[in-house]
Amino acid sequence: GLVVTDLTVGGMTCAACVRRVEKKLAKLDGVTATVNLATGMARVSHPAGVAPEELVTAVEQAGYQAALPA
Ligand code: 9UX
Repeated sequence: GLVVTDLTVGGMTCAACVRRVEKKLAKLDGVTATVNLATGMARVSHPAGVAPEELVTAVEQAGYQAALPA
């Protein structure tokens, strides 16, 4: 089933950054994401089989910082 994970995303300074992060996450099977520039957060819907750490890695590969909130 699908689960929702929130990530903190750092390094975004414009709306194009937001789209880059959303598109990068959407390349993972079954993943959709909404990124909020103002809060620096991503809300990610993903299959339970996709580990949150994989989401963090994808965002980092897009050139931004990511972490699971404390
Ligand atoms: Mo605009 Mo966001 O150049 O990196 S895409 S700041």
